[in-house]
Amino acid sequence: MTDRRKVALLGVPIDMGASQRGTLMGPAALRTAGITPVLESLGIDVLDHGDIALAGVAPATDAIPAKANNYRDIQTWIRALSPRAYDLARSGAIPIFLGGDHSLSMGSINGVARYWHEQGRELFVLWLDAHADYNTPLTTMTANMHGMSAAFVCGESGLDGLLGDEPRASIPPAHLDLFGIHSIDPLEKKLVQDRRIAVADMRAIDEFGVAVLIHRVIERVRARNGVLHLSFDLDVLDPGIAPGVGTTVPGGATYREAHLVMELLYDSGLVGSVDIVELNPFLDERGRTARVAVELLASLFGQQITDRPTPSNTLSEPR
Ligand code: 4U7
Ligand code: MN
Ligand code: MN
Ligand code: MN
Repeated sequence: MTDRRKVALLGVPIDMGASQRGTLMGPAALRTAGITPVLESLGIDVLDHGDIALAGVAPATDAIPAKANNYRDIQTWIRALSPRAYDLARSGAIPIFLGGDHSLSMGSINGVARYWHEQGRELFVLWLDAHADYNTPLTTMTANMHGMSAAFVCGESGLDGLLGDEPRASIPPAHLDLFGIHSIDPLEKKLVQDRRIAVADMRAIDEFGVAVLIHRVIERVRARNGVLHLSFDLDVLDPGIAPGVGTTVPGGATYREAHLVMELLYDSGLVGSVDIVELNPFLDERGRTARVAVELLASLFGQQITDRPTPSNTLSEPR
């Protein structure tokens, strides 16, 4: 069982999966924005494991797929990360993987899925993102691997040798929820539709609101006594509140919508692990995006709207 009061942080400073360099500074910026003290102020026991080390990963010899940029580099990260993610999940804490670009989810989710499957629990994944990340080397228009991670997690073929000897633990496409999507490529869209993946796109959010749609996700997990992994790509947020990402798309989630998602997820008690990805401090404006990310994590771990620091209450009480 997961202890909701224990969090394990692991930095994964990878940026070779994205088109723009700079997400490798993401873990440092999240720490600078106060991720540890903010979670501690909520009564959580935080253990920061630092950034993952790549030393000791045996060189891979599988064929490099066409249309997968920086495949070897990313493979090294993923093969180091998956066993670490497995160990952190087994420790009973809630692991938070600090990215880093979104290709890291191929390793984090593989590791936590392997752990939960051994426990006889089903893992569900909530993919909060402007993008579907459901490309494979056969469908991609860019060859950037951060656009392929959801497909990999669902067992799509095309990157079959990526994990080497590390066992692959895929989830069925029926256990994936794409949420907040407002950019998808033509072949990617076809694959998402063929697999009948649940998509709450921005239009659905406008029509029904995030509460109805998140409750639907929560009920599905609860009905199967599952565990939920949150893969949170900061580019789901509107660029007006989160400019510090490489692939901004206009028309993203508002500050209030994003907070409500986090609050509802906290109430559900189902979240067992988290990725927070795509923060690019090189593109950020005075730390705004890093700060919003930490604030949202606080809501995910129980901070109530009435307890949030405001300009007036922070003056007297440093947090
Ligand atoms: B992210 C894209 F073509 N679909 O495949 C691609 F638009 O992790 C973008 O969600 C992928 O930021 C974005 O390269 C990946 C592109
Ligand atoms: Mn994205
Ligand atoms: Mn993404
Ligand atoms: Mn991106």
